[in-house]
Amino acid sequence: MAILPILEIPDPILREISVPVAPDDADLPRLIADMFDTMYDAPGIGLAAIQIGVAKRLMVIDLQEEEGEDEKPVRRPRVFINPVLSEPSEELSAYNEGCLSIPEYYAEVTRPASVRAQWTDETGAAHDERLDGMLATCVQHEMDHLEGVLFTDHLSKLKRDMAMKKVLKSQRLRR
Ligand code: GNR
Ligand code: NI
Repeated sequence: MAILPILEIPDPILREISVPVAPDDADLPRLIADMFDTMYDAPGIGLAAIQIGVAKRLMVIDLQEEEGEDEKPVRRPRVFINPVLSEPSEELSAYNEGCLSIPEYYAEVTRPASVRAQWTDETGAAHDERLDGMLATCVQHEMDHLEGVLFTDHLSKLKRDMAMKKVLKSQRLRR
């Protein structure tokens, strides 16, 4: 298992459209393990394979929610292989989003509050569920990555430019 480098804007790979995962993809178990290692280390609550440079329709999510007051986050790792989203709710919900590929920039994004999601998990089991709350937001954010879309694409050009400036500056300071 390995913590892998996360691609950041303006890397053109982040704009690639990911291709379906083949049912017999032998690299999948290692890829999934590396994605969790990388996501937990970051730390983040989701990661799409393209963020580590692999253009496959695969995302991992763990909201790591705290169960009660002063309790440590409970791990609930979820794997979404070849996810399909449909039937977005009319109700919208706004979350202050961030992205590991756009470090240190956060902005409110409005998305459907719930969506129907169909996917395969790491055991090969098929799922068909209506997702809401933070999970719905995160799944939509990750789904965007599979299409080469970043959360800043949902914002004004002014905010997108601010995000790019901020990231370029932080990259300059890190190298
Ligand atoms: O860690 C992350 N937090 C987050 C917060 C609000 C909405 C979406 C996210 S996903 C992000 C990790 C990431 O970049 N996934 O692609
Ligand atoms: Ni992201």
